[in-house]
Amino acid sequence: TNEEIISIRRETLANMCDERARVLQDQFNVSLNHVHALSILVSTFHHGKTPSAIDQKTFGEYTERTNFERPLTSGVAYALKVTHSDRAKFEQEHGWTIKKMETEDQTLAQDFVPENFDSAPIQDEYAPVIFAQETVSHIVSVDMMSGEEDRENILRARASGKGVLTSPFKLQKSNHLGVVLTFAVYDTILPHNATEEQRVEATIGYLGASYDMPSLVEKLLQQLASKQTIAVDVYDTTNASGLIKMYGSEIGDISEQHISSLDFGDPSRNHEMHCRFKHKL
Ligand code: WA2
Repeated sequence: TNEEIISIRRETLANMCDERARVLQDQFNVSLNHVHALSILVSTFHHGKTPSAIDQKTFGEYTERTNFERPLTSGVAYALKVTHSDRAKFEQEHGWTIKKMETEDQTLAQDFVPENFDSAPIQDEYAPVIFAQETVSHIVSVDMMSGEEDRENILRARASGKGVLTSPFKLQKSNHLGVVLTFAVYDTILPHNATEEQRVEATIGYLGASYDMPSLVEKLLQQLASKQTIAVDVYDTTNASGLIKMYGSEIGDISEQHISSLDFGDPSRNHEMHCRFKHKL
C-alpha cells in the first residue's frame, strides 16, 4: 500500500542519514585526536627540548606527511602566547612584526598583498602563528587573537584544557564557511582537576586546525553511495534561535526530512545533519 511505501521510504532516509552523520562524526573525531597528539608533539619537541627540535621547515614537512591522519582538515598551525611586555623581544627574535588578521574588505581588495597586513595594535597579549602547514602558510605571523572567533576559541581552549570548536565563519583566504579546532599547549603537565587560573597561567601556545566544511563534507559524501538520492545539510544548532548552515544545498523536499544528531566533541557546541530525498515520491 501507499502507506507502507511511505513508511519504508522514511526508514530508508533515516538509515542513510544516520550513516552519513556517523561517518562524518567519526572522521571528525579521528582528526581531533590527531590534532590533540600534534599539540603534545609541539609541547615535547619544541618547548621540552633546548634547543627546540621543531622549526617551520620540520613542522611543515611533518604536518604535510601526516595529513592523511587528519581527514576533513584544511591545515594546522601553531601560535605562541606573547604578552605585550614580551612583544618587542619576540618580534626582534623572529625578524617580523605581529600582524592583525585580514578583514573581509582587505580580502576582497584585488591589490591586497600580505605585506600590507597591518601591524597588530597594542593588546595585553597576542597569539602570533609561528609554524604552519603549507596549506595555511598565509597565517604565519598573524595574531590569532585579533579574529573574534579564533580569540574566543583560544580563551576557551586554555581555560578548559579540552579541544574546542568555533561556530562556523569565513576562514582567511577562503570563500567557504569553516570551523577552527583549538588545543592549548601548557608549559607543565597539569593535573586533570587544575583550575582555570592555573591553566591560563601555564599556557604557552595554541595548536589549531581549520576545517573547510563545504569542500570536505563534499569529499566525504562522494565516498558514500547514493549521493544522487539524498541531499544533506550540516548545521551548527548551538543557538536555537538561529541555525547556521555549514554545508548544504537548497534542493529536495523538506516536508520529508530526517534529522541525525552529530557530536563533534565540544559539549558547548551542537550540530545536526538534516537529510531529505532529492526527488518526491
Ligand atoms: N587557521 C586557518 N585559517 C583561518 C584561521 C585559522 N586558525 N582563522 C581564520 N582563518 C593557530 O587556535 C590557534 C588557526 C588558529 C590556531
